[in-house]
Amino acid sequence: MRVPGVSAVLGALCVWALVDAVCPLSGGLLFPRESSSRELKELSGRWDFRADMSPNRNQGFDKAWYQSRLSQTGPVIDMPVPASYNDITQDPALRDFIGWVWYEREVVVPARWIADEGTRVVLRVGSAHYYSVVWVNGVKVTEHKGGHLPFEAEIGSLLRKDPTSPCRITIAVNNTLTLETLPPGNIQHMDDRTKYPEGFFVQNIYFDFFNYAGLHRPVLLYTTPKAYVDDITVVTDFLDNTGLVKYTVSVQGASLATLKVTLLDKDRQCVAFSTEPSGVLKVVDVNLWWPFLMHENPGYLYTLEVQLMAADERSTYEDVYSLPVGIRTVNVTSTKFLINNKPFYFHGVNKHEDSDIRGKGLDWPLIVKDFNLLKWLGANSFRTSHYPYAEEILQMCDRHGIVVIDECPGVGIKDIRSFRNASLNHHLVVMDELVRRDKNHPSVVMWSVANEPAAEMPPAEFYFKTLIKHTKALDPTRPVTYITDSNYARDRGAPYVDVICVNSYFSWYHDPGHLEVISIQLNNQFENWYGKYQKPIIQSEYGADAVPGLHSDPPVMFTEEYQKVVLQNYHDVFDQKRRQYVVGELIWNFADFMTSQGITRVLGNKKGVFTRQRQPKAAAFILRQRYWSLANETGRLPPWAKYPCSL
Ligand code: BDP
Repeated sequence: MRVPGVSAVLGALCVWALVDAVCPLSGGLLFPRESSSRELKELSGRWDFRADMSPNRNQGFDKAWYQSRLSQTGPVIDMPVPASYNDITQDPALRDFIGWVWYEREVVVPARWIADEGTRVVLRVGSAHYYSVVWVNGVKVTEHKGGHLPFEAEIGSLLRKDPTSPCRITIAVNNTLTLETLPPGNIQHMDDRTKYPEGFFVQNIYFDFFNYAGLHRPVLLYTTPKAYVDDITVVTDFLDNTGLVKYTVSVQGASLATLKVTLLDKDRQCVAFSTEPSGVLKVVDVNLWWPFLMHENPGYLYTLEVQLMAADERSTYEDVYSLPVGIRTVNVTSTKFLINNKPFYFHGVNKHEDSDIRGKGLDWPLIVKDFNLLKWLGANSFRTSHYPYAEEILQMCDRHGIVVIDECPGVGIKDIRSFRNASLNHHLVVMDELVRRDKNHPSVVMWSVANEPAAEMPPAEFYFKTLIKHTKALDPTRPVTYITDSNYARDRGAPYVDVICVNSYFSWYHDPGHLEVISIQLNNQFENWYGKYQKPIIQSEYGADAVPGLHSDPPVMFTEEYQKVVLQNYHDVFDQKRRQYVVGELIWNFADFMTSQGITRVLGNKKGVFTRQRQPKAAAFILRQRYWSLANETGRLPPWAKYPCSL
């Protein structure tokens, strides 16, 4: 028997392939917010759960587990949402599970939501890794391909068909990765019975983080009126002291609607107003959105309040949606990355959504702790390596002025078969979904379409040309890049990116133990890339593993001292090149994180400057000193944040 129901997965894939082909994204996917016209019900907490351990992982579909309570078709366990399911129990089979898992929760829906035919009830899943199928009371309401991005379905009409029955939500999630998923993976069956038991298979992945799975972000219900604000797109600019907010509002559910579009400042004073569905709002004496440590008042947000009034023969509808708006510009020259026409130098980190027990599950204490640590470090930016992070995290970036390179899950595109049309088409859809979700965040200043693809392979040229062109068409206002580890002479996508982002691990993966090579090799790396492309460069990854508590002088690999000295050697070169064309440095990694098991990983990747529990290693203090002095040199520190004298 073949596990994990590859045929089942493929069956599902055909459906999705069809959906991809015939349904380009229609409509918006605004972050669910409460307002005078919208209510929200979070479904976080305990859900019923069962992993389909049947040999082909298809029993849930064969036996239609969605048709009745999950507890009626077999044993269930408690599962928290949001969280990855992998580290919740003591069962290694669940930790390493590949295939379908089933979540179920019965929800009490306020009676007025059902009674009022003029109310839309929307079920939203913040992210589920990787394929999902969703049923309400046994009726399939949606399916979605890809983790890390939200999806939703209107379920009010379904609930109204039988107002007496409860609202039972069933979500089946499959984490199988194939050559056409993002990230790609490959299932390998081991048929040699002298070595492997019957049915043995592995999920090969080409990326360096644990393939956590489950309902990673909040699941919730929210309402809108029947006529509603479906999407808002905002693009900002400024001229001298006047801010310009170009906006477009799209409305669903009404052929005729009246709009009031109001821009409010922090004190909720109206600074601009319109009644048009699109236009340009002018803000005199504008407060621009500035990055953290570049201005005494970073992260200034206005609020765009959109009020819609519509009517049909039955009723009148009013909808209100408020969108935070930061007014800023982003531009790239051959040597500089400009925010509000001022040179911006990225001194930041790469992160992961990763922590003990919850895996990739959204966790507010962790989010707030991480932002405190970013500020402690003096970091002004991060890259969402290697997939889109929760919207809640981007909202924090908007508020605090932390600049973001927003990366899609295009990590590990290494097999030539993953450059085929099926993969490219899916990648284009993922970029559609990502830009649709994140386009209005002032903190997002660049899109990254991939991490370390096999960019030297011949099909990479067409693939990246198409992908980057597509992304620029979706959003002409932001630069686009991908992260390379290729040689400058063999990288086929580099001609199409706006900023060169290079990862390198000199004295680690290359010439391990030889700290003395860093300076020569890094210098050549920069000169070669710049010489060939004349584009600004970001060192998008560099670092070394350090097992906390391991010490050695002279430094030896895996000690805290070695990590420290690697960083210092890199920094010396950055200091020469940042005066020319290097526009940023992002350490790999902010914190230690879990990976799959392997002979180079000791309970995960240890390149964090913080441990997985967010305690600093020696390197964190080196970085802190550097980032604050860079901020002193290049930024405009708020009085409260002057270079901490304790450093
Ligand atoms: C880089 C990858 C990153 C890895 C890192 C490492 O982009 O995902 O975790 O190497 O090996 O090449 O530590």
